[in-house]
Amino acid sequence: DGETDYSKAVDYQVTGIEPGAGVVKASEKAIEEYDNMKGWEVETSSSGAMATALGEAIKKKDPIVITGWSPHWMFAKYDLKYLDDPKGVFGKAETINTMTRKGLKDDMPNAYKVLDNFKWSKDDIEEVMLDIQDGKDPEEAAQKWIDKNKDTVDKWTKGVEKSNGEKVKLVYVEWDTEIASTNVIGKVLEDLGFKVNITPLDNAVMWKAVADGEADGMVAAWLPATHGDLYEQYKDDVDNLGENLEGAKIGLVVPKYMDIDSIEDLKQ
Ligand code: PBE
Repeated sequence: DGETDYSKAVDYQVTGIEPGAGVVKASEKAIEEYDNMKGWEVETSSSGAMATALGEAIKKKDPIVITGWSPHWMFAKYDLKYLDDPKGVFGKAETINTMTRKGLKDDMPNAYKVLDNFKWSKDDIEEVMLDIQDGKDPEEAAQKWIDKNKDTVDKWTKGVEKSNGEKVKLVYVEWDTEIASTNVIGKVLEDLGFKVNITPLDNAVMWKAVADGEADGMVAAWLPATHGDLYEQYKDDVDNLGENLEGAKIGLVVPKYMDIDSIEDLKQ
């Protein structure tokens, strides 16, 4: 149990990201469920602003509590830890899943097949995320990974016929994970001759766009917990193509120099 009253030091604020993110909603739920977090608030902003705040806090060795997730480059760059969540508010292991609009399978079976085959590892996505974090343009980082991982890409595109410029519209949210994955799968489709448009949206709008058929698909569905509410809402109107990544996680994250281990260690 920590001695320091970090709660006061961080002004009872979780440094959050976009208001529509599942990890923000889960953090708000944690505040409701953990009595010791009474009076806390999640300060929403953007993933970029949160990363900046984290970097600044670490430079000064200040305490900070953020809405974190893995895979993420921040775990490679900084010494961080998840706070234990004995009440299980943040769920357990999450997967990232691919969803397409109803009808894509018939309209564009080859694009559908690539999206269906798309599956990679934490190491893969982290490599792309780190390159982007180091300043590489997302498209370039995606191309670099593709060039280095021909065998994996060949598995995704096996038996797929080239396209004469059919339009594929992918939607995503500007989270580091999703910037990486969407750029990679977008480039793979482009290399097959598709005309790919990738559009960043708010999380709920992204789900709705696929459900309404305005977008062809997305590779950004975090399940079962993080986007569980959106999946419940839209599951009859989308095709769930299953996992594209295993071993994801969300939770409250702090620098390791903070001497607490659990959400329950945050002083009231
Ligand atoms: N995230 C990254 C998202 C899912 C992907 C954890 C910020 C969210 O909380 O909804």
